[in-house]
Amino acid sequence: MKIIQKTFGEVNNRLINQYTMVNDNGIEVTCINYGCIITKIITPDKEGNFENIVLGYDAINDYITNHYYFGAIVGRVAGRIKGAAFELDGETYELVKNENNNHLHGGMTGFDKVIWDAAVIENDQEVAVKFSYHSPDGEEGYPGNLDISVIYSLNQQNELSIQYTGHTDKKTLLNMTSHSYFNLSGNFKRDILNHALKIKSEKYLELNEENIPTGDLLDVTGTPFDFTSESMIKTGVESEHPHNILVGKGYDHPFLLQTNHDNEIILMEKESGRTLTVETDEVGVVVYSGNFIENGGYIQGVPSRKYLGICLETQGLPDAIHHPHFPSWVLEKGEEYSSVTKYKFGIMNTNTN
Ligand code: G6D
Repeated sequence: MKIIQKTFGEVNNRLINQYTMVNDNGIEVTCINYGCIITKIITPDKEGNFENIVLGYDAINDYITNHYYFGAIVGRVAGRIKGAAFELDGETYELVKNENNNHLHGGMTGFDKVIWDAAVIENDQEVAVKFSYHSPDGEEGYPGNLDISVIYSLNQQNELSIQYTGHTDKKTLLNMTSHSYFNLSGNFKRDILNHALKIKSEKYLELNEENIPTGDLLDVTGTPFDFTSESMIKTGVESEHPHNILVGKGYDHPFLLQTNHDNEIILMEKESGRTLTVETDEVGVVVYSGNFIENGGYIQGVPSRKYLGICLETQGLPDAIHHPHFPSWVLEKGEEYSSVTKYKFGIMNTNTN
């Protein structure tokens, strides 16, 4: 195990550092302390070719101007909050409106766009980077002085674990996620349309025309949202189902997980043989198939285009503050917010077709 540090760039005259965690199998996870962005994850394909499997950039300015949240930690609240406002204990809070009349992914300067303190942790079984940030009362409109940490740790079993914690001095909202776009082909040789996905979920959330949950949980059976057995991402991209068309042809939907820490989300690509297994203690996962990635420009030398990566954003259900029947992501003073999601990088079992 080792961790290599180097300077990645500068933001507002503050150095941005890069941390590359490497295990004894050659798996590499690289991240920076701007937005806790994961810039690269290097894993082998079935032939032993070590290649990058997440969308990212090599220069800090691309991340500053990028509106895709590549690899970033998203918060205070992932997803959309309708009307950019909510009420807590009779008081109404107005959030920054950064998507029409709504609030998306923590606002204009969410956790993806701030500089975090970083500390390195290493031993012979794992290497880790602990990022910390103090979000002052009123930041992007949210109440409460909030202290949060995010720990990325890589172990010898090819698992990347993300542990989130948070404490507040006043009741507030907190629902963080990691926004990596995975592409298992390796160095984005192919898009993700022929990636197969399996999710232990029988319900997905209906969205309105602003991609905000209506509050209805719909049965996946007989729809392009049924991933209870593996299904190709192109199923939703090519489908005429109104819910796939609504989000720009594809997926941008929250799924309610039936179980936790039980191989609940598995992404596979037969051509490379790579697999990604995601386990979490969160109630849901937003599957976003990169429908809004625009043409024009390059992503690490590859022409930018839609469907170049898929996000598996484990989190609470979006806009829960406006849906009392959704699990709450209100954080009380004195309470600890704690969440963990684990990503296991593997190779398909070759003796099964
Ligand atoms: C679009 O609707 C999608 C979001 O889910 C995604 O996180 C964002 O692009 C990057 O707004």
